[in-house]
Amino acid sequence: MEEKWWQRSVVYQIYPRSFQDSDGDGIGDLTGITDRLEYIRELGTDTIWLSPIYKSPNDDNGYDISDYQDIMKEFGTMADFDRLLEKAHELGLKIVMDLVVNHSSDEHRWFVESRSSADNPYRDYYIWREGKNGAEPNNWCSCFGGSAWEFDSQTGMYYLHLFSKKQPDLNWDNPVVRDEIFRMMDWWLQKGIDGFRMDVISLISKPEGLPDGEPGPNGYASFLLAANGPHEHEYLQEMNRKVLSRYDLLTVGECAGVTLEEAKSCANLDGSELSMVFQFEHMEADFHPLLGRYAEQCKDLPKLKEIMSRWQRELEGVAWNSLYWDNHDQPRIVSRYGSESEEHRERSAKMLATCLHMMQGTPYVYQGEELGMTNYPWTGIDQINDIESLGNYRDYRARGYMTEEEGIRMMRQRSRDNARTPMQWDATSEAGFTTGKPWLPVNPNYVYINAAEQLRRPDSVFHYYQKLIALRRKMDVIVYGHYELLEPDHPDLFIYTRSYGYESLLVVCNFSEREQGYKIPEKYQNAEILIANYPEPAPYGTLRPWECVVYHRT
Ligand code: TEU
Repeated sequence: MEEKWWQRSVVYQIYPRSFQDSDGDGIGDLTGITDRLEYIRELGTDTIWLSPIYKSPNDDNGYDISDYQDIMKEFGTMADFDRLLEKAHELGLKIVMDLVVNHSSDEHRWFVESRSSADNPYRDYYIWREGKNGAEPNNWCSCFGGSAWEFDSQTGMYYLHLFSKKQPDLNWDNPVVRDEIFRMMDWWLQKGIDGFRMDVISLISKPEGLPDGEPGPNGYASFLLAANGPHEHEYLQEMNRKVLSRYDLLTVGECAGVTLEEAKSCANLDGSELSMVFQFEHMEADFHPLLGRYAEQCKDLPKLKEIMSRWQRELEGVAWNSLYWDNHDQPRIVSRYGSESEEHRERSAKMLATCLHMMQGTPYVYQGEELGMTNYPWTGIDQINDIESLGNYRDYRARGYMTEEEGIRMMRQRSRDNARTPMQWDATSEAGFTTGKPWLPVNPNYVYINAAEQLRRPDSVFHYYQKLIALRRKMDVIVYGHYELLEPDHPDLFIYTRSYGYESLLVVCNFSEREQGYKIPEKYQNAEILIANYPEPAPYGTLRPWECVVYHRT
């Protein structure tokens, strides 16, 4: 298989709003990112995924774009972006932009035109339907709660929005829309960017006739009925032919609802669609069986192991994996599957990082993950900014699924805002993120969880991530090795091997606070230790709380 640059990459995701503020307005910006590029290079990551920076009314913090070729005013100017891109390239860093084209903002000029009249030339840029029996055209829900349809009185019709009503879905079945999007993509690529992360790209081709689905507990059918539609691969192949194939890019499709079979096509190694996809199965392994994400976490390590191992096994030699625990939509992994205690937080963060980074695929590090940043201790719903958290909270409260206190506890466990509190740079005011009032509160634990402190300490989470990333750079067994899961039913241990030619690894991870015994396979009994999260080796066949060890044989 011809090696592609992104197969040995480790990507650093930046949520610009919360990364670094340079002008004191309490909101991160492009100049702030530019000032921190050396930090990102120091970590060893070589590619940056920027969450959206385009003009937006910020109904969904930039995932509602009103001008694809202009910069959100809070983040700066196009000249600021050009400076960021130039300095990144000087430092050997690539820039991947977030492409949000399943929907636009309702303030985009296309939608303003489209809604103005039923015969407007832009009408079919979006998905308009008559109501049915005095109600919405079908029973789909929005991902943010409520119906996926909004009635528009100007023309007496409904428009589809799988997310907020200020995010109308674009009509990808219209070839004029596809060409508008491809032209815009090429405009950014001509500026020299190095790829795209494609927001909910698995939803762009809606099923014929937009049929009703099986209603869930909230009375609506899932918005994921729109996933993996009839023309998705056709449109991705057209995008590849007309735009992507003309450049050497990293492209990653965020594919809500994607199955393994779909991923084998989206991320196939022949390069006819995308480089890789973000799947969600492992991120839903701890969902409540009835209420899903916004309910009591249901941790089940054997289930998580089965899911991740199936993706490792099934894509091997067929398609490329992405690897992630954290992003701007997920609660912090150390709070979700690790420990927040002073004794074990860093150790569990290193264990979780090892478990992920020794797998096959391109790893993504989300801002602050390399520090072991944790969820925020929310105390009231008025503190929450995230439209998805608020929409689901209101839905569940209205249906009597949870009390207010249960709702807040949910937010502490599950809200996307847990990932969006400001980056913790140092122990000075507002963690060095801003000299103003931050748009979202800084986690009070910044006084002891921050980059400055960890850069000074050799055994910090930051330096541990540095080592993991450096190993990937130089070891083919990590990039290409065959994956095998051991002890699939063990409730607390995640143990797997990687093998490539004469090299092999044994990765053992204790996902618990308890000491565990395990049997080291004979071939690893005298193997060298490649990396571990305790300074001294454990007694033979024992794993201490949150311990991880990687054995290496040649
Ligand atoms: O997220 C897609 C999506 O489905 C998410 O809503 C995710 O599944 C959910 O938040 C997990 O609970 C993308 C962006 O990453 C997200 O920030 C946007 O809100 C969304 O699309 C709409 O653009």
